[in-house]
Amino acid sequence: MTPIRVIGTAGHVDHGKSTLITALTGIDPDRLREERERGMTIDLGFAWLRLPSGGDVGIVDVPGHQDFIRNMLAGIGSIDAVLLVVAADEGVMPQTREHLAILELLGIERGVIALSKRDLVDDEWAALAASDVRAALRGTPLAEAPLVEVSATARRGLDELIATLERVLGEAPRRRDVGRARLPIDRAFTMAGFGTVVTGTLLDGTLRVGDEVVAVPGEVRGRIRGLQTHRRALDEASPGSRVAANLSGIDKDAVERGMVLARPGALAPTSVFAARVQLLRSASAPLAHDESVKLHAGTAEVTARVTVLEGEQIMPAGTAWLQLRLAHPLAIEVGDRFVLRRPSPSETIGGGIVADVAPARMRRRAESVAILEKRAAPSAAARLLASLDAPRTNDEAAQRSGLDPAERDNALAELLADGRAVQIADALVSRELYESMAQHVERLCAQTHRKMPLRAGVPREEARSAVGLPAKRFSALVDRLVAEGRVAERGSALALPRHAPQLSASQEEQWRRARAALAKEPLQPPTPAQLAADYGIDREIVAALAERGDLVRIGTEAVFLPDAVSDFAQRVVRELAANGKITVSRARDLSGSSRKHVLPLLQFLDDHGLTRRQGDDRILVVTPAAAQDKLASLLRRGEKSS
Ligand SMILES: Nc1nc2c(ncn2[C@@H]2O[C@H](COP(=O)(O)OP(=O)(O)O)[C@@H](O)[C@H]2O)c(=O)[nH]1
Ligand SMILES: [Mg+2]
Repeated sequence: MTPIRVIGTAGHVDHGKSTLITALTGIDPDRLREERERGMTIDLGFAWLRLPSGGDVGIVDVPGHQDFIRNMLAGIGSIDAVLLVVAADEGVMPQTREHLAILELLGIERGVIALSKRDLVDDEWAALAASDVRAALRGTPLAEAPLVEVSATARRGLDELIATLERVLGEAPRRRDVGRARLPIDRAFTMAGFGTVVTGTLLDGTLRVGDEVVAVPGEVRGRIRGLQTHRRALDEASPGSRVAANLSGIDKDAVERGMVLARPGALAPTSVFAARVQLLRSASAPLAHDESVKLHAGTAEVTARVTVLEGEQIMPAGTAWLQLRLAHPLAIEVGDRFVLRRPSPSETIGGGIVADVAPARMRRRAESVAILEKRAAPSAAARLLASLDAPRTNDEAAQRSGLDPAERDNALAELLADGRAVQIADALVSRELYESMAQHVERLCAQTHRKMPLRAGVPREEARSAVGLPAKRFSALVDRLVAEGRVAERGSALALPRHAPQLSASQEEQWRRARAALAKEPLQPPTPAQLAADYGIDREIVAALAERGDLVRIGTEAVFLPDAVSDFAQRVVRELAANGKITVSRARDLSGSSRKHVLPLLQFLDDHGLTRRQGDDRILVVTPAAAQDKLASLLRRGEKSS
């Protein structure tokens, strides 16, 4: 199926836009009584056209009068192409130019020019009018747009106009579908027997009957009870189509033009955003810092106050980075276009593309501009990278950088391949951020080693909360740091790989004396309490000695010299190799130890997978040779492996 396209009219008042739409479609877009009485379009009108190829085109007819530019702006934002109408008898007029400027600011670069009311002028006049139009288009994206001479009243040139529109629309790119539907509401009304209905041009995704929706900004949730495009009921509306949505659960008074219908949670309204603003050459005065202007984005209009981030003002035809603070929040997204106007004298002064919707107030400094320049970089990869100044999931990064899924995936592959981005569990971070987190962990380790040389390192949880990552991401960060040899895991602590717990000279002396006492009767060693009381070897020093491999802690209440453990284990293993089993009392007799010490020692062998209990006996679970190897490596590495 050919996609549904939407065109919008543009041009000065009374140039025949609405009459032309009626002639093309049979639908009079001037639906309000006041419009019919005054013979003038005031608000947006809607119609549709079936193309010879079978495709449907939705039409948004806009008012040309300068008093109703705000309504024109609410309708023109999301069209595929423009039908710019210029009356042959009058030629280019002020709103022809203003609409052209608005089209350019909104990025609408495709269209057809209808030179209307051709019946009123002769060939020579028509040629003059056409060259007048070409001159006005020069330097704009519509400079090469086809021009068709038409007369709505005489029904001349209409077939050619339709064929030309069809050709131009055929060249328009597919509508973006990022799976996050947005319906900027241009009308909200109630229909007898149905309730609340909103209409708009659907962006970025599909809506289905039954979907839960919310009008943003706002909290009220409802459901889509019915959907229509061009008066035909549908189950699903696709991006780029004109949509009327019948809502249940949302009162008519809770929705209005300017809100955006979306799925709950999909859009966050913002009251501050940053953008590079282009001021029109025609602007009557510079745009000054702290000036108040009207901002038009999507179907919304809101008063905005300007923070000029570079310099004091923007001169006509100039550009600068601004932050705009809105009088009330709007559902706008990075990549959205907007137009700025001054209320009196009423004029369009410029516009731009939203680069950042972070609510933080930016300083008027070069750094702010540098950050924004990156966020608005021409390459998708650079924009994505700029959004990775905090850990973000793929989706979050794409949303922040305004990329669609395909652009995002390509950019991501590029960034990961050349190392500019790093994956940390479910999140991505820039290499810069990764480096700063890595250095943070290294610094914490170094500080702890310096302050507490006896300690194995920084408790993992302490490091995690200092770096400020959730558990899963922190684990992934640590795994990477360990793999890169920058950090080592020591039990539940993190350390620099070269760190070994250090005893002071006097502690070493205390240890020498304690060691001698331990060596006297290796399998009847003093308790930790005695070691502390008699030799000053407290828990912390014991932990450091264990870490170093000078002591083996078994259970909570016993410490042994590694040689003692080894000696005991050798005897047990030899006995097991010879007899296949050993009892506690046999082990006690063999080692000349006491039951109190033999029990934990045997448990230690069980815990490390050398032996297993069987009734009152222990048996070997590995070969004697394997048991020897295991023992050697266990005791060589101290307690690290326990
Ligand atoms: N002679 C002639 N008059 C036209 C033609 N198209 C529109 N008009 C007249 O021009 C006036 C303004 O038309 P309208 O469609 O309301 O202009 P809009 O403001 O651009 O929508 C009306 O009186 C129309 O009847 C045309 O092709 N030939
Ligand atoms: Mg009209």
